[in-house]
Amino acid sequence: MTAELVDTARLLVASGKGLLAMDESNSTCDRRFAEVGIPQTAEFRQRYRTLLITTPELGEAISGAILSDETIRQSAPDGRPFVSLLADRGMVPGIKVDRGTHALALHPGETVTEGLDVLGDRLREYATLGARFAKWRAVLAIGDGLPSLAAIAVNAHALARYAALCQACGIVPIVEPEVLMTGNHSSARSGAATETVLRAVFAALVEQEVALEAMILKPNMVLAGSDWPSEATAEMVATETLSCLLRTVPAVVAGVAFLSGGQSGPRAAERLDAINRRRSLHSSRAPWPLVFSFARAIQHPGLQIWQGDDANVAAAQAAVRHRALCSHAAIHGRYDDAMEGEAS
Ligand code: 5MM
Repeated sequence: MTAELVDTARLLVASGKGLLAMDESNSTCDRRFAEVGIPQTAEFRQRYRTLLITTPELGEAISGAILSDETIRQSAPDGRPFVSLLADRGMVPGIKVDRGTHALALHPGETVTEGLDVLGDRLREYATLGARFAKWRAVLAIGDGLPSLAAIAVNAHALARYAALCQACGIVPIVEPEVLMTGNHSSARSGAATETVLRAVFAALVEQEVALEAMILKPNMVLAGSDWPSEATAEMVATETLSCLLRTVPAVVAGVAFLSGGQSGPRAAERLDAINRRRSLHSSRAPWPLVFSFARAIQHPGLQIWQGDDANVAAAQAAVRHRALCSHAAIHGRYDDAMEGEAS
């Protein structure tokens, strides 16, 4: 079983491609639709996900796509199930299985991610629907005294229980502990919080005997908060992010797939590119593939162009394809911001 899981994990992160996160819950998807005036219905969500999955040549840049509970059960308007459409295009179907963040008792401003109840049954059903990997996101905020030890401990424990259940059900877990960019903290503070969180997450994973070679880590990059007055260069982000990962992530982990966390597509690509360029200078010290698992940084321009109108599908798909190819180039240290001009 572990050998199969290792093969799937490698297919996802060691093929020189990255992941498309299109696993927004209905409420998050509707919020994004509302921002651009798209009707918030199951039909429009289906049409949007069809647009994403059928983007021409997406499989050249994307190894797998993370779906939501609604999406994994949906088909394109012509009746082809999304799971089959992905597989036909060379992309592995995955599923987001957490049930969102909930207020953490006695800890104002902090959350715990829930969804462990009957998770084994749900994973077995998702496997029959075609999912070969899963994702669970924990969210840690930086603030006055935050993240607390309690928030770190409960979220690390839940991530490890989720990962163990996934592997027991033949599914590769993506473990996503996101330290938020929101706030006015420095990048040093982000690095320290991310390091503490990752240490706790790996301690919990080891305690619960998760096979680290058959899992993928989905971390944030080490970035100053969104309200911090100055912006670090991509090289500084790369240095701080790699230092943090080298101190905390065991070498045996199958790979690292960064979330974008609210960065623009070009910023996320530029920083991933710098991380991979720096990694190639120190390859003996950073043993994992360093790829992406972006949602907003790939989807955002295409969603804005689409506007819910069939007449805009081709232009929206061109924008999605462009962002996927830029992110793909960044895995190989070949991203250049001149690529952004090519798009227009
Ligand atoms: C951090 O969010 C994940 C990565 O997305 P970005 O690259 O935009 O940061 C993303 O997979 C997220 O977990 C999903 O969008 C699902 O979010 P919700 O909150 O709807 O479950």
